[in-house]
Amino acid sequence: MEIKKAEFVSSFTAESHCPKSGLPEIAFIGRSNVGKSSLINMLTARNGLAKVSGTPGKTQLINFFNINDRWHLVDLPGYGYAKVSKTQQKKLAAMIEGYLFRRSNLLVAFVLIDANVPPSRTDLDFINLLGEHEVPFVLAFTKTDRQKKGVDDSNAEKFLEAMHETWETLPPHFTTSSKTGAGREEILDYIAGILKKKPS
Ligand SMILES: Nc1nc2c(ncn2[C@@H]2O[C@H](COP(=O)(O)OP(=O)(O)OP(=O)(O)O)[C@@H](O)[C@H]2O)c(=O)[nH]1
Ligand SMILES: [Mg+2]
Repeated sequence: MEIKKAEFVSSFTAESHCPKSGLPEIAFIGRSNVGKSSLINMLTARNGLAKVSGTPGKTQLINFFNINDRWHLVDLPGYGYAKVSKTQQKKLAAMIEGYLFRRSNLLVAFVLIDANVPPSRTDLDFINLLGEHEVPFVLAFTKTDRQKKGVDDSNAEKFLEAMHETWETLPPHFTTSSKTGAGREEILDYIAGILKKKPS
């Protein structure tokens, strides 16, 4: 897919406030600092479209981007960031879940997993929650440019193995780096494929 247009639409505090345009939506979600905003900039080839930060917890709203006037890309706040207050964590969880569990035009959620860390309970629990609510999702392992050969390159495999304990079939998964552009073509082809299946 060629990205001819990628424009920020607006930010929203709740699913009920999100656009009612009916355009299909593809969401990006993951632990805080996993690289969601960076991946969005890499995919759209627009640096600075989504705000990137070295400090976790940058994205605190539901951010909508118009892609090619054909679909909405949705950048969701990160989950599992311990340094925000309990009250704020609850608010963010309600925002994320309110969107993911209710959004009827959500085609698929990309769940981002840091390829440099061993499987985490937080990520596995989040994925199980998506399963319980029948939210369609795929996985994208991030920051693969940082991997040390032979040390970290099995984290993705270990994550999939851990998922196998509760999941009979595994979702499609992508390995990405916002630095090198790895995974860009694969993800854009995948999105083009699912958009084709849905009549506009
Ligand atoms: N080496 C490397 N660093 C990355 C990559 N993607 C993101 N980063 C860095 O990781 C940090 C967090 O990136 P963001 O894209 O802001 O992460 P996020 O998931 O949107 O974070 P929040 O919105 O705060 O939850 C930044 O310092 C990025 O430069 C990558 O592919 N490779
Ligand atoms: Mg972000």
